[in-house]
Amino acid sequence: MNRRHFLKGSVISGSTLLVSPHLLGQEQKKPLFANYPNNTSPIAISTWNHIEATQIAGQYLEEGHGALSSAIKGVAIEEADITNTTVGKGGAPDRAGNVTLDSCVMDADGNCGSVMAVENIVHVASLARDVMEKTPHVILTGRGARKFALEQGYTAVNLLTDESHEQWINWLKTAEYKPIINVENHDTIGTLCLDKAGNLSGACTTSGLAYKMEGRVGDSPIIGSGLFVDNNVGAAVATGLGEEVIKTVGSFLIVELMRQGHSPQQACQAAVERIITDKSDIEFQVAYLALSKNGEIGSYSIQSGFSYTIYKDKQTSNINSISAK
Ligand code: SD4
Repeated sequence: MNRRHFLKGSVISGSTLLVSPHLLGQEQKKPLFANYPNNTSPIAISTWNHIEATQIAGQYLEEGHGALSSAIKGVAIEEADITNTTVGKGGAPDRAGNVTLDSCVMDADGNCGSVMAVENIVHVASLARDVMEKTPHVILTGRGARKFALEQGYTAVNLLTDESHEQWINWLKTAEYKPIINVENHDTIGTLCLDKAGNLSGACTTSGLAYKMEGRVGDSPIIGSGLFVDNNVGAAVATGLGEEVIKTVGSFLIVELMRQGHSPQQACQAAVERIITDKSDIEFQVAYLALSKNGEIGSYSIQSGFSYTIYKDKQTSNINSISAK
């Protein structure tokens, strides 16, 4: 029975259930992919050419760690890499010269945590997990997020490197704000993991758009926009111009389309098409990456040049995404 038929069958067998159990406020206990094998070969996928991060996540999965820990372990590589100007330490600052980081995580039980506009903390994906696990809240922002991090034992560091400072000083000469397409092909990292137990989780972490206004928050720490995981269905992450992702709640849209029977590829394409409708001359990038519960992968972007990295069957490779342009 293919997935579309299985989904149809599951609705019909519920006979009197004309709306999803989620809408009725009941937890849907039975996995949609009922025949999903246990102890499978794990998969890690990440936006862009983040080979090392994806490989680390994959190896961690191979060692038997869970999907969430593995995703966070992987993205931590980029958060600490000062040559990556879009994530963590070394990330480009806002127009006032402050590096402010955004991140969120989501686990297989539907729990999520997020931090927005955090200063001085490198590993914000791990911090987002701490928000999820150690506070009664889902989101902490700015000063409060930093304070919580310090209470949890994170070290305060200067996230602005000499290089990023110099580039910002140069930028101030014109101070022209323009989102850059495919920043060095090495941009925001969103990692999705499928662990040996068949559970899905994800993490997304970024310094956001270079020279953004003070206080600006993009899609990356917003659950449903930058990242969404439903362990019964699949997971999705976004990169690119966050304002456009937020307007269409992109990652949630992709997972919901997958729930309706679309493949990850079809769902990513549909979510991009939702953005480009009625906009003829698009000069920004949005790209999506999705992983289904049964290990199928899809990606789609507006502009060419988006790539993603896969760890699967103990191999790590970078793949060019299909794009609208
Ligand atoms: C943001 N989506 O802050 C992030 C930036 C990004 O590729 O992903 N750039 O809007």
